This record gives sequence, structure tokens and C-alpha cells, in this order.
Amino acid sequence: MSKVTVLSLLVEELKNGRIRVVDLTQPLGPDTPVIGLPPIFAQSPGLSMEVISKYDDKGPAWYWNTITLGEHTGTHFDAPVHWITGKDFASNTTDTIPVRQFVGAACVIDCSKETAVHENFLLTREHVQAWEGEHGRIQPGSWVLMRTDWSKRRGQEAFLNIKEDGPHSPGPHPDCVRFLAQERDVLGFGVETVGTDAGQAGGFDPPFPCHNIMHGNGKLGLASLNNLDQLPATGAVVIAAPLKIVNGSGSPLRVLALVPEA
Ligand code: 23J
Ligand code: MN
Repeated sequence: MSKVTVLSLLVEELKNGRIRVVDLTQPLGPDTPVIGLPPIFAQSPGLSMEVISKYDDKGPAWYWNTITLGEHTGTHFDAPVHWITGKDFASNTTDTIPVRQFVGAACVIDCSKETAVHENFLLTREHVQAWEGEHGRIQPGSWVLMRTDWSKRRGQEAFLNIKEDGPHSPGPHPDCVRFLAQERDVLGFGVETVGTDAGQAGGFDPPFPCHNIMHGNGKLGLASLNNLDQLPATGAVVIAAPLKIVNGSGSPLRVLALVPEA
């Protein structure tokens, strides 16, 4: 008989269904929404795909494609080097971040009711502290995931929600980002929206505070997550490993959560 370990128990629980694997990833295709920045800035292309061969003259027994896409397309990872505030940290790119950081506990803060009535809802320090009163203190090295049910919006128009004055979508308040990065030492912040910052965050102080402050503290980001409504407030483990792009600022990735059955 082999020794019982945490990992042998994990395999057993995966087999008997007491631990479920939940896919937190959006489908990645030509229709995947990408962030639009003010026209004075360069834009990130969405995904385009071209067949190299498909069991034809170009390759009689094989099918494969060429893909072109921005690093920050669809469900994706933000590395600290993505922002100017994170540019001087050691190991701040997709190929150099220690792989230990690609596995972490998840604290899921449900903001779906607030977002349903206020599309520009901002998560505050007080809201997070109220969550801690109910679920316990956020441990260092945890992902904090902001559930808004925004991923249930269908189509680019509803998802990006752009108006005359720019995009409208929820995100964290600057003071909340400071609290999570500096007083809780989180691993990073994850959201269901196209980017980790609120739609109107270009006009905040500082602009794009989640990018500015999280990456300025060496922390990570996850954007365009799905199925956060399937996660418990605590107790899930997130596996989020970006492609090992040399000097990459981020990457599309498959994000998985291990979730204990209630
Ligand atoms: C560049 C500039 C502003 C933002 C972003 C990128 C993202 O949201 C991103 O995907 O990192 S807000
Ligand atoms: Mn990004």
C-alpha cells in the first residue's frame, strides 16, 4: 500500500467527485471582446485565426492554425511588468514569475447584487472588511476574485458597455486596491470584466488604480473570468499559469479552480 498523502487524497476526491474542477475561462475566438482604449493610444488586436492545413494539399493528415492576438485578449493574466509601476521588479514577466504563484487559494467576494443595480459599482475597503467579518481574514498570497456576474452578459456590446463617456463596468476602488496589496499582501486581483480596473478607471486618481497599485506592489491580475458564481467564498484553489512568453506582459490562459463539494 502506498502512503496516503495530501496529493493521493486529492486524486481520490477528484475521482469520487468530492472535489470538482471548474473552468473559469471564456471561450477564445474572433468574437472575444477586447478592451478599447481612447483613440490617442495604440489598440490591442483581438484574435484572428488562419488555417495552415486541414487534411488537404497543405497537409494531408493534419489540421492546425496560426493565431494572432494581443497578450491581453479574453481570459488573461496581467504580469507586474504590464504597468510602468511594476517595470523594475525582478521576475516580473510571464517567463520569470515563480511558478509557485500560479497556484493559490481564492477569496471570492460576491458583488453581483450591487453590480445588478449599479453597473459602475466600486468594491471598497469597507466592503472587503465586511466580507472578512463573515468569512475570515484574507490570507497573504491569496487571489481575491470579484464576482459581479458580468460574464453573463452576452455579446461584445453588452460586455464592453461603451457609452459617450467611455466604458461602464464595475471594479475596485483605489483605496481597496491599496488595502489588498499592502495590508493583505494578496497574490492578485481577478475580475469578470475585460480588465481588472473599472470601466471609468482611466479618470480615477491614480488612473487605472488596479493596474497602477497591484502591479506597483508586484501583484498579478486576472481578467475576463467566467463561472465565479460556482465558487465558494473561501476554500477553492485557483490554477492560473500564463504562457511562458519571453518578456511577456501577460497572456491568455486556461484558469481552473478546484472546488470542494458542499
Ligand atoms: C492597457 C491599458 C489600460 C488597461 C489595460 C491595458 C487592461 O485592462 C489590460 O488588459 O491589462 S485597463
Ligand atoms: Mn490585461
